[in-house]
Amino acid sequence: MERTFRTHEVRQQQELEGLWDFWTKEDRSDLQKMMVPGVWETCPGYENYRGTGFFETTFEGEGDYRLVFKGVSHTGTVFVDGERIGSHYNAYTPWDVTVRGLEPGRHTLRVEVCNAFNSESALHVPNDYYTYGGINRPVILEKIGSAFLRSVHVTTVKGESGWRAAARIRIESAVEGERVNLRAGICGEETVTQLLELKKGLQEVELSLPCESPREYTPANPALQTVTAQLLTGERVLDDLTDRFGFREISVREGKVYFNGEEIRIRGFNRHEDHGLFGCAIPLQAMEYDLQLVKDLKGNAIRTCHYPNDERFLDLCDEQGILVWEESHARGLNEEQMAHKNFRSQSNDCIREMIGTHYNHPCIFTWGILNECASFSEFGREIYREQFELIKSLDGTRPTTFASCHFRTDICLDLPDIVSMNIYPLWYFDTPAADHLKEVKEWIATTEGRGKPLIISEIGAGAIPGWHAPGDPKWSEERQAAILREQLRAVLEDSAVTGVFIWQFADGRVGDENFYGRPRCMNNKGIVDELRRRKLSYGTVKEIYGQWGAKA
Ligand code: ADA
Repeated sequence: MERTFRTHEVRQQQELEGLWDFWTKEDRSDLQKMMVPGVWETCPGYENYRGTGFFETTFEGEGDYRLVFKGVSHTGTVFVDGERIGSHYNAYTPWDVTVRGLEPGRHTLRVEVCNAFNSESALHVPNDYYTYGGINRPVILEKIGSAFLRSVHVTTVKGESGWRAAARIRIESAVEGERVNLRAGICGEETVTQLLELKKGLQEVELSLPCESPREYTPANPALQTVTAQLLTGERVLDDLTDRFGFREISVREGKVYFNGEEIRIRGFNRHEDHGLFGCAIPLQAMEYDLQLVKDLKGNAIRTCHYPNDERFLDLCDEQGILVWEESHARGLNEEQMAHKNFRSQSNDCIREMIGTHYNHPCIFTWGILNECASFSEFGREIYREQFELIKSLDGTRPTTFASCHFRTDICLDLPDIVSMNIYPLWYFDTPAADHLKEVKEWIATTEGRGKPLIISEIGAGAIPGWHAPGDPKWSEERQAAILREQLRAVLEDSAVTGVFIWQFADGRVGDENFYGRPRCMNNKGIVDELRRRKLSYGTVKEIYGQWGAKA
């Protein structure tokens, strides 16, 4: 399933889901079947394989096609009938290629996948999460004409006389000069039509869309709207695209964050796309299982640490009113890593692709960047400044943030709209939680971050699943529960704090490079383990989030 709703009535789509041929050796001596979407680490013998793998399937057809890859980890290179069509870096953002003029018959699609930590890779590096190998999200084959609709971004603004909706429509064309009609409308409302002369490549058209009876989107009442755009010649529809959006406005003022005028207070979880059975290729049902647990825990938000997430997960959050902090791909990169020859291009590409494909999701209340990177240095600051500028140029409707761990040394708190800090009192150091939070707030008050909303973007402790010991030592489930109890109370009792994201929802795999600090080669700070089996802290979090949810 590409999305949780139909995106086309006219454009023909075929999801290439199922068993593909897979091999890693040039002589194909290890040829076998592999599930797509899927990652090779879930297949016996490939649990720790880091390198290049080949995936191959066939499809019947003729003419012009678009191949959409929702995620290939971490670099994919596409061949159709042996011809190289295109390539993309980064496991966490959608990309696509077009192939035109195919002869009638069966065609071979091969994807060369690499998850190596090589000299070209600036973002996928040894880290406290695992870079899997495979085609981790859906592949969609689409039949296209000479022009197709690439995206419809809807911006909603509440004015004196009510809501307005502006659509920014991007059309991709292989021809120049042809005249077509562009029609667009919000479901149930009057459509607007504009004559369009196609330009070769990408062109953008802005249309104001009538909306007489808009229902506002709020987390409590997640009213989703659909928007449809069509390219027509006469009354014949050449191509169509449907997306969803919400009438929402997010604002920041006087240290608070407002969602359609209501102050939001975050009771959230940091969630890696990682699962003990599926790696990072988490199927829809398992995504929803996670969100069922989040709701059972009286949580109301997810931080997509530390990269853009699967669109279907965002669809599920949209439908259930679960707020999302989505962030571009980066974790804990130092100045040297931020100076990598490919860092700026790979990081900016990730931001463009993230916002270009996720703009309409009303659940996303903030865009985050560069988790715990070098925001203590002038060099790092320049990159933070550039990236926030890029985000604002792509989306002026959402506040920005970044999660810092540089207490007392961060020099970038003037740049984001929301200040966010990762703190681990009682785990990495034995300061009582309330005392440390007080120190952090007092320091922020001396910086350019003063007066801005404050989110505690990470707080938590580790527990080895099932481990108990006299005296409740660190890594016991009892100690994790006790630490979280004190941490969450300290943060949630402070009305000046917008909210908290627990680190983390579920235990997640890390690379062997991190074995020393990560028993089981896992980040064990989940309140459930990698198979979503609950730890003692599950009940603690549910009790405390429940108390605060009731007060919200
Ligand atoms: C950092 C980082 C997380 C995780 C966490 C931890 O705050 O942002 O990705 O590594 O520390 O578990 O210590």
